[in-house]
Formats: sequence, structure tokens, C-alpha cells
Amino acid sequence: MKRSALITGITGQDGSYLAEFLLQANYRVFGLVRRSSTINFERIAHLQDKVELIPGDLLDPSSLMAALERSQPQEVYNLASQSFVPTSWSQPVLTGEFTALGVTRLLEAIRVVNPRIRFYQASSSEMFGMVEESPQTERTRFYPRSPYGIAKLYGHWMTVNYRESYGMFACSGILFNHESPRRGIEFVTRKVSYAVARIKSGLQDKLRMGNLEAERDWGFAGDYVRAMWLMLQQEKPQDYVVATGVAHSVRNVLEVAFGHAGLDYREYVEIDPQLTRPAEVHRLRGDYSKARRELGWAPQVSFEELIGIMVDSDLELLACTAPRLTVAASLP
Ligand code: NDP
Ligand code: GDR
Repeated sequence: MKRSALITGITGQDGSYLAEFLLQANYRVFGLVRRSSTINFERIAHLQDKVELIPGDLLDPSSLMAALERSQPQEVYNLASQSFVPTSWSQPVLTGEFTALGVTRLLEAIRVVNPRIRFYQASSSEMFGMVEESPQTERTRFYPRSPYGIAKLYGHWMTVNYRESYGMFACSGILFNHESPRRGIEFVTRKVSYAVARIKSGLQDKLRMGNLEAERDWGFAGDYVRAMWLMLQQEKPQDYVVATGVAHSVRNVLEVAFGHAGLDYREYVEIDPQLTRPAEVHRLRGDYSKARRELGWAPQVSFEELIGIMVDSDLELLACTAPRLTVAASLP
């Protein structure tokens, strides 16, 4: 019998890599997708005849129960959330509904339908916020600095609580920033790689940025979904930090990305105070020793390789879409 997994957030960056990974491991893969007026299956277009999509929303408990009944999964990966930190200040209540209470709705649905299902929760290094020690481990105290970080912290503790209250196999992966060519265009690495490709192609001449001194521990999304799966294959449910152990500044991202295309970022970047955050997380760096020791996990792609891959991918994307845009522009 094939094992089954249900992924919420399958249309997102991580959902698409996790679906690929699980299909390769011979799982039957189900994905929860919410209704929208335009289809946004771009990241999973290549998997559409391989994954089974189920309509549902983290806001709607009965749709979650129905999705569990239909997919009968052994494993559930909860990747769905409002994941862009700045939006959490402009839409704090909605962020709480999706990113915090959404976790409880899903845990409750699992408890009622089949409490033996193994559950993965996408927790975040944003929970560390104003860090109290560096690097951060599973034992570092949390101090979130945004409505997003606070919502994630609630989801994190609910996961721990369902494990302790009901004996459920519920794990929380505390993942540091991870990127890829499939990253949303609003996140800093992709914003930069896409801008570099546009500047190189003569489509743009300036790039407006926020705080260049912020530091993050950036890894490759394809590496990180492997850690999610490994957590659910252990004997005991536990929480793990997943990171590279190396921090870089946003300025480093600019240097490497522009440099990769033979450009000097200082000629193109302008600081826009409106892009700075009401409360910033200045510096994050993770210690993934526990994941290495217990899961046998380690990152495979370096920061420089990652940024290079993203710039190359966006250059290719523009090379493919430019002729189509030209054709569209010449239509009567
Ligand atoms: P994305 O923003 O790329 O994807 C988010 C997904 O959630 C999308 O599929 C989106 O669907 C879905 N979604 C949002 N709201 C709902 C809802 N109400 N009901 C159902 N689905 C919903 O995020 P990533 O792939 O980058 O991240 C995956 C998870 O990991 C997120 O929870 C994120 O907060 C967390 N995380 C991410 C890190 C990173 O660096 N990428 C680091 C640490 C944690 P739609 O396509 O319809 O919008
Ligand atoms: P983050 O990612 O908030 O860490 O959350 P993001 O890429 O948005 O920001 C990283 C850092 O870059 C600084 N920055 C800018 N950020 C954006 N988006 N745009 C800019 O122009 C800009 N200029 C500077 C930010 O201030 C910040 O310090 C991501 C998300 O994927 C979360 O869902 C996830 O939980 C965390 O990573 C871990």
C-alpha cells in the first residue's frame, strides 16, 4: 500500500518542493487548495497529473475534516499561512486567523478524524525575533517582533500542546529563511534576483530596498523539505531547528546577486524608508546540531550557489517571457 500525505500550502514555494520530494519517495500526494478567482498553480503545474488537489481553507474547519476523510493520510504537512512579514502589520487579524488559529483548526480536525496521523507544523525562526543568544537552538527563548512571529509562536505551542495533551505525533520544524527560484517575488532574495535580471535585460534601472544591514541565515528550500519529512519518520515526535549555521546581510545578497551578473549594486540601489519595518529582526543564525545528530540532515547548497541559481533562473525566465511579451504588445 502506498503511503499518503496531505500538504496544506501546496501551491507555495515549500509545498511544491515537498510534493516533488514525496512523489519521488512513492507517496500518494494530496494538496489542499483554496478557492481564488484566478488559478495560481504555477509552482505545481508540472505535477498536476501526479498530485490530487482538494478544495479547502484553513479558515473553514469542515473543509479540513473533509480533506482528511478523503485523503486518509498517514502524514499531514501544515505549510499554509500568511507568510509575508510586512503584511502581518497591515493585516494582523487575518494573519492570526490563518497563521495561528489555522493550526488549531487543523490539529482539531486531525484529533477528531484520526489522531494517529503524523503532523508537521511549519514554525519559523521569526519566533526568536529579538534574539537572546546566537546561534539559536531549540532551547533559545522566543521574543517575536511581528504579528507574523507572534502568530507562528501560537501555532508552535499548540503543536507542542497537542503532543503533550493527546499524545499525538506532532512536530514543529523551526526553519530559518529558505529560498529558491520559486520564492515569492516580494521576499528579499527573489526581489533582488528578479531585479538583477531585469536590470541586466535593460527593463529596469533602479531597485528600492529597505534595511540592508539585517542578517539572515539563508538556505535552499529543496534541502529544507527533506528535513520536514525526516522529522515525521522518527520514533518520537520532537521539534528541530533547520538552518545552515551561517548568516549574511541583505547587503551581501546585493553584492553576490549583482556581482553574479557582472554589475555593481551601488549603482542601482536606493534606500526607501517606507520599506523598513516597524520592528525589525536584526540578526538570525541557527544551530542545526540536533537535526544533524538525530535526523542525519545537513544543508547541501551554499549561500553563494543559491543566489547564483536564483539570478540565472530569473535571467532565463525573462529570456523566455520577453519574446512572448513582444508578441503580445504587437497584437492589434
Ligand atoms: P508561501 O507564501 O510560498 O506559501 C503559502 C501557502 O499557504 C500558499 O500555498 C497559500 O495558498 C497557502 N495559504 C495561505 N492562506 C491559506 C488558507 N487560509 N487556506 C489554505 N491555504 C492557504 O510560503 P512558503 O512556501 O515560503 O512557506 C511555507 C510555510 O513555512 C509557511 O507557513 C511559512 O510561514 C513557513 N516558513 C517559511 C520559511 C521560508 O523561509 N520560506 C521559513 C520558516 C517558516 P495560495 O497559493 O492560495 O496563496
Ligand atoms: P523574512 O524575509 O521577513 O525574514 O521572513 P524577507 O525576505 O521578507 O526579509 C528578510 C530581511 O530583508 C530585509 N529587507 C527587505 N525585505 C523585503 N522583503 N524587501 C525589501 O525591499 C527589503 N529590504 C531589506 C527585511 O527587513 C528583513 O530583515 C521570511 C518569510 O519566509 C517568513 O514566512 C519566514 O518565517 C521567515 O523568512 C523565516
